[in-house]
Amino acid sequence: MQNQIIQLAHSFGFPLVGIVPAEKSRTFLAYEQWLTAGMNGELDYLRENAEARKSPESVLPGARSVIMLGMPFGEVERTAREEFGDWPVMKLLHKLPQDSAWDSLPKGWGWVAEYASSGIDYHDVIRKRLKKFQKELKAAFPDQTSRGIVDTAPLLEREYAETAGLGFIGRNRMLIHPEFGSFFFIASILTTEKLPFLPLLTHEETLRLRRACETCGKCQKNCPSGALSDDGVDVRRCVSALTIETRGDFAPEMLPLIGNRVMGCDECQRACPWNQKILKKRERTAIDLSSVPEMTEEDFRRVFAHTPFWRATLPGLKRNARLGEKE
Ligand code: B12
Repeated sequence: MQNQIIQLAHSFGFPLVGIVPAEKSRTFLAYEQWLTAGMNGELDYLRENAEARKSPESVLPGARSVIMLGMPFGEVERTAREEFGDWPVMKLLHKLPQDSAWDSLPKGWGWVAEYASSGIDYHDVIRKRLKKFQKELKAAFPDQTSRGIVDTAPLLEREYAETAGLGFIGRNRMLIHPEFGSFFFIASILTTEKLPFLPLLTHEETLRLRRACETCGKCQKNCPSGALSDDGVDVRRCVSALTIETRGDFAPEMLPLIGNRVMGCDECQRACPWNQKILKKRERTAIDLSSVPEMTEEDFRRVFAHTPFWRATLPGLKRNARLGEKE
C-alpha cells in the first residue's frame, strides 16, 4: 500500500511524499515561545488556536497517521496556464528576468512573491487534488476516515513535513528540499488508518542538511526589514506579512524597506543556496496595479476572487498599489 500512496501522490502533482505517525507535536514549546515574544504580531488566530496545534488529534479525532505532501509552485503554475489562462488577473501579471533591477519596473507595477506568481489561489488547486486523493484512500481503506488540509488547519505543518523527510527546516524557517529548494507548498492528509512510517529523506540526511544550513546565514543577512533572526520570523516586520496580512497603513519607516514588493516577499528564499538552481529556470513576476486605486469592491471581486491577491483585501491592495506609484 505504501507504494500505492506514493504513486497516487505523484499522480496528483505531489512529488514530495512521506508518512508519519499522528503523534503530538515535538516543537510546540518553540511555538509558544514565539507567541510569548509577540512575534505573531496581528495574526491573532495563531494565539487563539495555539492549543489545538499540540496534536493532530484536534484536526481529526482518532488520527493515527499523517501523509505529508509537497507540491512545487511550478505545478500550480501549470494548472493556472491550462485551466485559468483567460482569467482577468492574468492580464495584469508580467514575467521578467530574475535579475531585473528592483527599481526597473514601470510606474504602478510591483513584485509578486513566487508563491503567488501563478495568479490562482493555491488552496483551491491543492484542495481539489486532496479530495481526489482521499477518495482513492477510501477505496483502499473503506473503514478509515481522513481529512485533507492545506495551511488553514491548526497543524504545525513544517514540523510534520520535516519528520516525514520532505526536507529540513532552514534558518529562514522554510522547509527546504535539496532538489526542490523551498519553492513548494505543504499539504497533509490525516487518516485514522495506521500506516507505516515512511520518510522521504532519512533522519540522518535531514540532520546533515540542517547542520550545513546553520553556518550559512545568507537568509538573515538578506531580509530587507530585519524580520528574520535566530528567534524566527517577526511578523511585525516581515514584508510578506505586512503586504498580505496586515491591515491599515504601513508605518512610514517601513516604506523604504518594503520597496515595491506588493505581494509577499521572497528575499530570504532568493538568498538561499538551495534555491539558486531553481531561480535560474524561473522568471520573476510583477503585477500592474495601476487600475487598483479606482477599483470598487465589485471590480475587486471580478478580477481578484480566487487569486492570492484576495487575501490582501481591496483596502490592503490599494495601500500596496501606492508602493509602486513612484514619481
Ligand atoms: C503564519 C504563517 C506565515 C506568517 C509567519 C511566518 C512564520 N515563519 O511562521 C507569515 C505571514 C509571515 C508567512 C510568510 C510566508 N509564508 Co507562511 N505560513 C504560516 C502558517 C499558516 C503557520 C506557520 C507557523 O506555525 N508559524 C509559527 C512559527 C513559530 O513557526 P517557525 O518559526 O517556523 O517555528 C516552528 C519550526 O520551524 C520549529 N522551530 C522553532 N525554532 C526553530 C529553530 C530552528 C533553527 C529550526 C530549524 C526550527 C525551529 O518549531 C516551531 C514550531 O513548529 C503556515 C502553514 C501551517 N499551518 O503551518 C504557512 C507556511 C509556513 N507559509 C508558507 C509560505 C510559502 C510563506 C511565504 C514564502 C510566502 C511569501 N513568499 O510571502 C512566506 C515565508 C516567510 C518565512 N520565511 O517563513 C508555506 C511554507 C512552505 C515551505 N516550503 O516551507 C506554509 C507551510 C504554507 C503551505 N501550506 O505551504 N507565513
